[in-house]
Amino acid sequence: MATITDEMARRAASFYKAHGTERKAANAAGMPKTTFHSHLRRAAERGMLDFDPVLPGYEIKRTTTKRDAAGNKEGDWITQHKASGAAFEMPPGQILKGVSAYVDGEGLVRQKWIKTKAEGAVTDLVKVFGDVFANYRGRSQLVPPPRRVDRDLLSVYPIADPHLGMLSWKPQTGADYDLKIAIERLLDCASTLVSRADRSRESLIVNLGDWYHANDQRNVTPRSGHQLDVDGRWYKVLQAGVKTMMRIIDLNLAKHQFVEVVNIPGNHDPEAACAQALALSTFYANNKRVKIAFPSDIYYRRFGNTLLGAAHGDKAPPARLAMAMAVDERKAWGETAYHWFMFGHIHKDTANTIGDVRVESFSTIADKDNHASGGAWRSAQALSVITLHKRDGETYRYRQNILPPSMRKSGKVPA
Ligand SMILES: [Mn+2]
Repeated sequence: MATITDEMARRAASFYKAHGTERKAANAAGMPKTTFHSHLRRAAERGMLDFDPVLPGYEIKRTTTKRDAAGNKEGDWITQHKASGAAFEMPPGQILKGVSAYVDGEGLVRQKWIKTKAEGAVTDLVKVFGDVFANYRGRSQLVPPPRRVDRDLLSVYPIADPHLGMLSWKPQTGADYDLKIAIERLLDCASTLVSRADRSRESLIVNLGDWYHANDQRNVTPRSGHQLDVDGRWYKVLQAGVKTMMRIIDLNLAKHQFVEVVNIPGNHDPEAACAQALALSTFYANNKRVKIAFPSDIYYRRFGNTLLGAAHGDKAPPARLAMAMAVDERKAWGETAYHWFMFGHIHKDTANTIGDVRVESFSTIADKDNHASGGAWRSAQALSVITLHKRDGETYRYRQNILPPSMRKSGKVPA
């Protein structure tokens, strides 16, 4: 761009002073309006213009009146500077990290700095959904409904803490565990359980939380920041996790008329569980036989004479969960004979009775990570299916045990 000389700037200033508006001045000077505007800007910057009116793109910063010793006004000094830019817009993929302010002696804000940071792995979810759905397009209607079901029964499949994507190394922990092992074991157990389950009209798959070991690519627990041993990229694990749940749902659809799926956020996967629920609910939206529950921290369901609740178990002790169920579900609580609360998180089977609520935790199919191994946690591993009868409550339970790591070498069942 050609340099605008003082002479050119002064000429623009004089036309502007004579004609009052930029448009008229540009016409009179015989110049395109944009060229005239840039000449006029330089004139303003070089002090060749009065302040009145303030130039487009400029604002008055300060006025100073000079007076002589007798107090008579000698003149005004007006400082103009370039006006602020457009309103701040968050760049795509960034979120607000913080704001810092520069304040004057009276505590008034002079300037602000808006600090942003990358939004993190959550922005990849759209891509994750797209890829998962592409592989499964048209699949949701392919499973034919079962011919014969028992209307009085509900099969409950609690799945606690599979920690998909966790990596455990045998020399360190006594057992190898990774994404592939986890999925094979989970699907193997699930198909056994479905074949052993009653022909219930309805089924309830309850992911009790920590379906995923890591919530995102940072590979730490979100609240505590504990470092995690992970297998593979987070995107790969999330995709595999959603597909695995789809396969378990498809197994259920072959046996049960209606399938409800609950994904409870765990302390390892608070957001990933929500992403999973969203992916599943979008995918199965056209299937009237599948219902994906909202991924809330606490879930309740009434089936005939039974009121059941479920939570991960990291946020509240069992007694408080049991009492929350009484308060949250007053009507169903009073009308039902059997009260049952399920949770995971502690990776072991426990059962207690609080009032008349059976408060029960479930073991996991996962092997120990280095943290749990070193902590000498040695609880059994298993997956179960439980039948509820509308009138009689729990009537049947089938449990598939996983052989403990120290007995797996031979694969032989001891005599
Ligand atoms: Mn947990």
